[in-house]
Amino acid sequence: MDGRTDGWPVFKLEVCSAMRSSGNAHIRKQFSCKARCNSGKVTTLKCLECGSRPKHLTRIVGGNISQPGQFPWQVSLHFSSEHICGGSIITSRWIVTAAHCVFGFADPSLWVVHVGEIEQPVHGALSLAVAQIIHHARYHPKGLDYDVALVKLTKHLVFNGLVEPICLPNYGEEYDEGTMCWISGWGATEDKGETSVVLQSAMVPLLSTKTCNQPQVYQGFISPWMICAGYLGGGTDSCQGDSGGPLACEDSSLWKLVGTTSWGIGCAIRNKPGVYTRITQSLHWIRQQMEREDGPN
Ligand code: 4AZ
Repeated sequence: MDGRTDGWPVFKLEVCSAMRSSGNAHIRKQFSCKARCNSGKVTTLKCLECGSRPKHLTRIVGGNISQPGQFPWQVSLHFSSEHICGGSIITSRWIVTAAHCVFGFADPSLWVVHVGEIEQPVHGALSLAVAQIIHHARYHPKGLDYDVALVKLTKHLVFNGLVEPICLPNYGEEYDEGTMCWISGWGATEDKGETSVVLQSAMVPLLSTKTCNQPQVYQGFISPWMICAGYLGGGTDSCQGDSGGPLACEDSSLWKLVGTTSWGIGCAIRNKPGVYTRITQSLHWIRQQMEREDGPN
């Protein structure tokens, strides 16, 4: 601890980061972390508890039916009363999704966010109004980069085990090829198929950009904004309607949002794995937008 300012304990960022991933929920919950910038302004990290799910309880193409509380950060974005895309809860007020899900449809009144849901449509499901939709300013539908957007809810979510935020990764965090992660969503269970009634999920390995850019795979189309996951042999993959949803990886019993479902050629096809927006690339933008809208505190 460095000292005290404005009645708040001031921590070095590394300490703050260590606290964030501390096993001690009490510590994680208690503090906001601030660091001084050269400009004299203050940057704030809010240390909220994230990335845990109830010890439960017990398509995606080639996946399985999910259990309540298995992916408590998963949301469904409805446009004109229809499931369009997935998304992930990152704070009580903010959802991360894909820019291509919301681009050109920025009117918040046409969107509703369903949380804590497994089956759709569900009577009495918790659906929330949207205050604001922001897509990455550099996203363009003709391109594949910057496929990230934020949805701000009009009211704060109450976390209850079935509704929980997922952690964002740390800046610069890198992942080993072969790390097993999870994809989830109500997308089609076969290429060009129907939206699934039940939330599907599947375990997929992360692929290196080198592997994914091979001539027989995506031939150099994979940029630093993307991360591939899936099987080169095909069989298990995200599909239409899963976009915007999480590619979630467990790291020391905390779940982190490593990617957001973005694109791919077909679904579960040999040599055409799923491509996800790389969240470590998006962190700066995500934080900028949230601070702009919520203020530093
Ligand atoms: C889509 O259109 C989509 N197989 C999502 C994921 C993949 C392909 C398409 C990856 O929403």
